[in-house]
Amino acid sequence: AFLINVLNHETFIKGDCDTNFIADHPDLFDIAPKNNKELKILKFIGEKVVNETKGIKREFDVPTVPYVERPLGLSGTKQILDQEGPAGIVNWVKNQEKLLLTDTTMRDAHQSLMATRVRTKDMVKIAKATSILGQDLFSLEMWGGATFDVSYRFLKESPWARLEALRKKVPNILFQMLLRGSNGVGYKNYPDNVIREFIQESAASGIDLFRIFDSLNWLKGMEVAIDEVLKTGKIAEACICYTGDILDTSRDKYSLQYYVNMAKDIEKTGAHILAIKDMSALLKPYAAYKLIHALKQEVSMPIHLHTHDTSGNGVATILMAAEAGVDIVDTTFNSMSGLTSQPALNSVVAALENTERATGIKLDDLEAISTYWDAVRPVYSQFESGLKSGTTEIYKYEIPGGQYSNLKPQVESFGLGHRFGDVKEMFKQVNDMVGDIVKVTPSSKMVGDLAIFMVQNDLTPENILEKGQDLAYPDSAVSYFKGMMGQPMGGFPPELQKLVLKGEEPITVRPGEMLEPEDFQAIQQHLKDKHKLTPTKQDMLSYALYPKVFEDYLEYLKDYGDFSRMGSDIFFHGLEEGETCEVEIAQGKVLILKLLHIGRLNNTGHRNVIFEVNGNRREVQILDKD
Ligand code: 3PY
Ligand code: ZN
Repeated sequence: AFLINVLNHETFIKGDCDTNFIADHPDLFDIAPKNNKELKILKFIGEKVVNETKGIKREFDVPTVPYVERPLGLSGTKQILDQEGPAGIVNWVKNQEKLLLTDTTMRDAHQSLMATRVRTKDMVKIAKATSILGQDLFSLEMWGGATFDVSYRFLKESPWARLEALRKKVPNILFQMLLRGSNGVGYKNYPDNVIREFIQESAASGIDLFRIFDSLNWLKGMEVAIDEVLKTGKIAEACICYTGDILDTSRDKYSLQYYVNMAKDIEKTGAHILAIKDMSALLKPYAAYKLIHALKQEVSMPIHLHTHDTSGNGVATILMAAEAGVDIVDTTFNSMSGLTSQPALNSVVAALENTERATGIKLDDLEAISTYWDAVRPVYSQFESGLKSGTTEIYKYEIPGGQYSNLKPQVESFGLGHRFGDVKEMFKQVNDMVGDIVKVTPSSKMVGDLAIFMVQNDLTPENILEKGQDLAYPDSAVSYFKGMMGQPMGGFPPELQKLVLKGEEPITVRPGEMLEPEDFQAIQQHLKDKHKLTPTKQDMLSYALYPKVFEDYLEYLKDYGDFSRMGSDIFFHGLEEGETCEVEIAQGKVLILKLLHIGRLNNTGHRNVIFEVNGNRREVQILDKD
């Protein structure tokens, strides 16, 4: 490596080196990375190029951030909440003739399109422009759902830091999160004190509106969360998850009356806003009209509609809901819309111009933000499902947006890629077998897990009671039949429940009533002892929700470092030979990195990866895992 330094040295190349050449140039010995931070970054990129990309990288456009000055006295829905409380917001919403819009780009859109992988850095870059150009938006859904887990698990960044960083840049628009009732931002029921503390901390860190649902539409599963949000002074938005088809009179389990009754029950809880959560894009346009029209007559809470565009009917559903008087709808900037994501924001704005429900938002302003996301998206293309067009098969299978785009890789990971069609069919059959239930995280995951399991073991709804006697069922199915996800409408099919539980007694009460409160002091001590961390409330909550994921994240930071400041094209794709980039390693501290060469495989199975860092040669040895 020293020789390479000599050969590459400018003075040597020019041929004017004398006997003092080596003594005069101590940098010739600069081979090993200078410090730990530098070493960690070079190792990270080295790993990436040796074992993932092989140094091949396509070119990405640099996303353009529109330049906008923050106007004096910029104010929006956030100021209404801060000054007048949730009742003030409810009043204000009710007085609007225009259709109010939520943008979901930073949560559901990327959760549904690209496996939740969008990094904080890409959000923060466009946050100021969004707060100004999108100042008339009702809210930004930017937290919760799967984003919490994925941040730690795959992006190795803190979801709390994301919330706080965005809050600083967006002082004027309501921040909205998705909370899975007693399942928090996880996949299982948590003790009540975890849910309560989590809500308090989320509110203190920047969340204004909590959208709360229960995966079986079991109101009891939402009660603790609603109660706690009411205490924070923030907005409690409780959901009815939509399933089935109210236009199809041959299916009467989830009828219009069912939804009206549930809405009335929700109103009694004191929640401020009613959400219709159409997670699987099943709400057809005319059904939307019928549903919203009926609900508007039966309840006085503002109504917020959430849908997906999987069928291609999303904008039509929104317009019909607007016609029936819906107050707020979820959409996402056009370049992040469509398919399993939300319907297109810009298109809805355009469609309503010069009508009674015109949004008052300027299309050109939205376009600038949409263009930014359009340039960001290719960096994440490896996480996209490849779905090219809307599909009406979703009406048959009833698979939620995010799960629909993830199901194929999940099925492939079981070696069942060739039986993807069978798994989808089985998803439907399992739903019927368990009694036609609401399917949304985590109940939808249970149906998916059980469908894969049945295909794997050649089970059918007809033969399962006999052939499935001695099998151990997926954890999610055991948890469901035990009552740990709550109670489905109409109860559990008793024989199937017995088969899965194998003698274990199911519960019929709220799981939270049975779970011991989390011992936060013990968590504090554990994190101190094991990780030398003086944990914040946020750390303790993250551990309570996802102990292993959070500890793995802490280990990762120790072993590799914090790459949250690194650009996403480098984070996901490394560098190609000859490419130079800037990596911010701390606030305002930048390394200029160039990947010079990926070396040949040596006899220990390693490759030397050679960089230039701020003009000095550096070299790291990386094990080639192929
Ligand atoms: C989630 O729970 O993450 C969802 O998006 C459900 O629709
Ligand atoms: Zn959704």
